[in-house]
Parts: sequence; structure tokens; C-alpha cells
Amino acid sequence: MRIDILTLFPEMFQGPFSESIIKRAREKGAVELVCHNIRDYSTNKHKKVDDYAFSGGAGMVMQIEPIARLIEKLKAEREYDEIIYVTPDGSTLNQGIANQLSLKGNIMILCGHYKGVDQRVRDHYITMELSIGDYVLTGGELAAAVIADSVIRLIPGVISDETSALTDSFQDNLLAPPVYTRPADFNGWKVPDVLLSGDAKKIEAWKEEQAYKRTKERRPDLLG
Ligand code: 6GU
Repeated sequence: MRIDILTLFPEMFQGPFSESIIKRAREKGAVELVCHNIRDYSTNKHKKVDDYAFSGGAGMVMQIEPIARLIEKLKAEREYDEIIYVTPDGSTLNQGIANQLSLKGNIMILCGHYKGVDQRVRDHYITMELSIGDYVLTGGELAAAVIADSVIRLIPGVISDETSALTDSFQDNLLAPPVYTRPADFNGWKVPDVLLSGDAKKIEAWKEEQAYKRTKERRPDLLG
């Protein structure tokens, strides 16, 4: 899979994409992540990428020309399955959307800043608009990093234990059950006996019961 990120702040992606599972996924070639600086596609002599809104009011709007030039260049190089704009007024990301995106070949993610991008970019290039929740960030970069992370870990082979992604919270609209590791007794705080029993059927039943209990208590909305 290839993910192209279109941003005014490519440096913001250096950290999140250079550690741990995402770093290994890139090294293995499971995902190719390429960040593009929209400013490099400004033809203005001051490398200007934004201007005042025609409607007036506070805040700048990202102009269509540099974004269009970059998108057209990328589209001429390969086919894209999805061109995503990250914006607080998009659909809220969830595990189902991440699952669907993990099956795609090439996707672009456009990060907005200031008051966002000229509506014509959204009307003519964007195929999907995503938010990561009902709160406002300073820009789309952190949201794009969250989306990319949620997608990349689902690409086959990225998480070594194949079953691991399948037992995540949300995978069956259930939260994950509690987990424990050694020591079995920490100053009298004990791991539930059933987990030490070696009875695989009993353990599975306990996990299911705990997942259901946790979901009912914390996220009854998931149970429908
Ligand atoms: Cl995608 N962008 C911004 N600026 N804020 C957000 C968001 C996106 N999702 C939630 N808040």
C-alpha cells in the first residue's frame, strides 16, 4: 500500500512514522509513506499558499492552485483509490473505516490548515472526508497521522501475531478484555485464577464475558 500525505508541515510526520510498528512496516515494504510539502507547488514568488476568504471574516483559506498542481502530478503517476481530506466536518473515523482503507492500494491524505481548503478542492478532487472526533485540532496533520496509523497496522503482515489485530477493542464492536502478565501475585494483587488454570475453553469464555461486561459498562452504545 502507498499513502501520500499532502501537507504544509511534512516535519510533523517525522516522529509518528519513524518508530515502532510503523517504522518496521515501512522497512518491510508493507507500506510506502510519502509526505509532500504543498508549499513546493506554489508558483507565487513568495511561495504563498493561502489567501483571505471571499466571504470575509477571520482566517485564511488554502488556495486551490498549489493543491491542484500536486494532486494532478500524483494522479499522473499512479491511480488512487481514495483522496481523503481530513476535516472536523468529515465522517468520524472508526475501526470499520480503517479496515476498509487497509484493503486499498494507493491513497492520498490532504491536510487542511487555517480555515481549511477552498471548497473547489473538496468538490472536484476529494473522494472521502474524515474527522477523528468532535473536537478541534490546530490542523489536519495529527488527524492524518492517526488515520494512517490505524490503517497501516491492519495491513496483513504488519502486526507479527496475526491474531493480534483481530482481538483489538472494536473489532467485533466489543472492547478488549483485561490482560495480565507475570508476576501472578504482586504484593497480594492476584491475577484471576481462571487465567492460570490452563483450561483453554474456560479462559476463552472468561475473556468473552469480560469483553461483554466492559462494553456494557463503558460503551453500551456499541452493543446497539
Ligand atoms: Cl481532521 N482536523 C482538525 N483540524 N481538527 C480535527 C479533526 C481534523 N478531527 C477532529 N478534530
